[in-house]
Amino acid sequence: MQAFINDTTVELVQGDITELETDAIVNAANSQLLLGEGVAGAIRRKGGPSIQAECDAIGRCDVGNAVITGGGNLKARHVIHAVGPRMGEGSEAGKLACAVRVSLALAEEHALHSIALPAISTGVFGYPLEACADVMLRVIIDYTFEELEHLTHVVVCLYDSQAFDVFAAEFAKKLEELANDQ
Ligand code: AR6
Repeated sequence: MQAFINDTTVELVQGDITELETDAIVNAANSQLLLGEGVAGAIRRKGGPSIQAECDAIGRCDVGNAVITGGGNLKARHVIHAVGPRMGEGSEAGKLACAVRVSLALAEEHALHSIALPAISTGVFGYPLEACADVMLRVIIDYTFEELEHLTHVVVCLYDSQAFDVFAAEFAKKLEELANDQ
């Protein structure tokens, strides 16, 4: 499923984010920048040790922020490590929105054309999928209104069909709202 919004293609796909060939993929990271399970585990296994080594050199990253490293052996040249909130810690939606926005801004700053993001915080961190879809898609759509010089393709990669269906329904709703506003 995809839509062309303000010169940017926003696309939803289902699958393993570590297989994508976008310029950057986003890791659902923790503040310690220790690659654990879920998306991070797949990145660690397929990307090789250089990614954790670069994370160790950076040290840490606050919730709601993101940092960039190389992509090791991945098809993507870069990994953007975005730290989403753990459900229950408070101000989750705002923190998730910031983490997504900073990730997109890092891609643009590094002159990247494409980025793929997973459903940040919805695995180990326990954030509900519906709420995540609302926040992530709102931030991504809002970002297409910026004057972007480089970023032209934003992919949201959902692991299973349930997550894909939740995001697809929310995306359809947001596209309809956008069309009604214009
Ligand atoms: N490709 C795409 N999506 C995936 C993949 C994959 N290969 N694997 C899992 N997902 P999670 P979080 C989905 O747990 O909740 C780690 O230990 C998954 O189904 O990766 O932000 C880190 O080191 C879920 O919908 O991230 C942190 O400590 C979504 O990606 C912590 O977990 C996010 O699940 C971060 O937890």
